[in-house]
Amino acid sequence: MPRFRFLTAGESHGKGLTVIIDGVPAGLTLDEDQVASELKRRQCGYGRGSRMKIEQDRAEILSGVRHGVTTGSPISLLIWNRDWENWREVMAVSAAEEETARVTRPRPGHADLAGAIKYGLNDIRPVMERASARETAARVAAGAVARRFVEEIGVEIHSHTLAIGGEWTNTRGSIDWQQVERSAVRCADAEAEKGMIAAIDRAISSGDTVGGVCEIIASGVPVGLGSHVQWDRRLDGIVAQAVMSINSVKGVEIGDGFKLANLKGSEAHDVIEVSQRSPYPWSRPTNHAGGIEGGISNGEPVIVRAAVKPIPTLGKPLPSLDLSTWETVEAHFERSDVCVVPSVGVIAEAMLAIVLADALLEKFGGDSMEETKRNHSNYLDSIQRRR
Ligand code: EPS
Repeated sequence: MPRFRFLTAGESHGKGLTVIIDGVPAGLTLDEDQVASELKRRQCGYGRGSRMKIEQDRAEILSGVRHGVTTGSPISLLIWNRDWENWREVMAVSAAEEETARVTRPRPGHADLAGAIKYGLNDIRPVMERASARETAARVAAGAVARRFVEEIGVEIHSHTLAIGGEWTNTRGSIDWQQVERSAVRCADAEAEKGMIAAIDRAISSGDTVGGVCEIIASGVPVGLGSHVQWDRRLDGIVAQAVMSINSVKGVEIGDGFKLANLKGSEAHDVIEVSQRSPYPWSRPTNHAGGIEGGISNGEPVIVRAAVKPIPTLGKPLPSLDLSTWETVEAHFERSDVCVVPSVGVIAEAMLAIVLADALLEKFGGDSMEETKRNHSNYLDSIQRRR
C-alpha cells in the first residue's frame, strides 16, 4: 500500500474537483498560497484555450491542516470550477427535465470511443468530462503538498520544455529555472522558444494541434529509494507509470532512455569515482542512468522525459463515426487547447513529487516531520561512516 496516497474526483465542467491525500506526516508547514502558486503554473503556457481565462484555480484546504501545519490526518482540497455556471444544465447532478444534446461523434485520440463502449453509454459526455485534462488540476494540488514534504528532505523538482511541434532546444547542462518560469512555453532557450511559439501559431491558423517533449529533473533525491527486489518496487517503473498516466503523454524516458539502445556498454554507463563529496563518498561524472540504477535511486538527479501527443480535439476534425447513426461523420469539436506541453511539465513535476514523497516515506517512515528528518539524517550519517 502506498504511504502517500491520493484520489481525485470531479468533472471538467462539474461543480469542482476534490482530492484527498493520506499519509502526510504531522508538522509540515502548508498553506493555500503554496498550493495556489503550483496551480497557477499549470494554467500558464502559450497554446492554452480560452477556458484558462475563465478559471483561476485555487484550492481550499478543508482538513488535515491546523494553524498552517499538517496534523497527520487526511488532507482534503477543493477547487471550484468557475465554468460550472455555464454548464449547470448539461452537467446537472439531478435528473434533467429536458434531454440535453448528446455527444455521439468520438474524437480520434481521445477516450471517447473506447470509454463510451466500455461504460455502455449512448452519450460520450461523461467520458469526455472525466478524461479531460481538467483533472490534472487536482493532481497538481496533491503534488504541491508532496512537493512541500520532499523539499524538507532537500529534494528540488523542476521541468522545462525540450520541444514543441518539432522545434527543439539543444540546451544541455545547467538550466536557468527562473528564465523557464518566465517563458511562455517554459523553455529557457530564447531562439527555440520563438520556434515553438511559431509552431503553435501555425497550428492555430490551420485548425490543428501540436505536441512535444518536456523534461523533469529532481535533485537532492537520496540514494536508496525504490528497490530491485520486486518489479512493482522499482522506482523507474513507478515513475514511468506516474508520468505516463498524465493525459496526452505517450512516451516516458528515464535518463538517456531510448538513446542508450544505440550505445556500447562502455559508453552508456556512469563510472563510479571515489570522492570526498558530500553527502556521499563517491561521485558520478555522468548521469546517463537518470539517477536510477536497478530500480533504486543512486543519489544523482532523477531525470525523466515525457513525449506529449498533440491534443486530439481539432479545429478541423478528423473523420469518425456517429454512434447514433453509424454513419461516417467529422469528429465532435468543442473549445479546446492547441498545445499543452508547458502544462504537462508542471503536472509531471507534481506526479514525480508524489512518487518521491511515497518512496521517501517508505524508506524513512515517520509520523511527524521531525521523525522523518531524523531518520533521513541518521541514514546519511551511516553512509559516511562506511568509509
Ligand atoms: C480539455 C478541453 C479544454 C481544456 C481542458 C481540457 O477545456 P474546455 O473544454 O472547457 O475548453 O482547457 O483543460 C482544462 C480545463 C484544465 O484545467 O486543464 C479536454 O478536452 O481535455
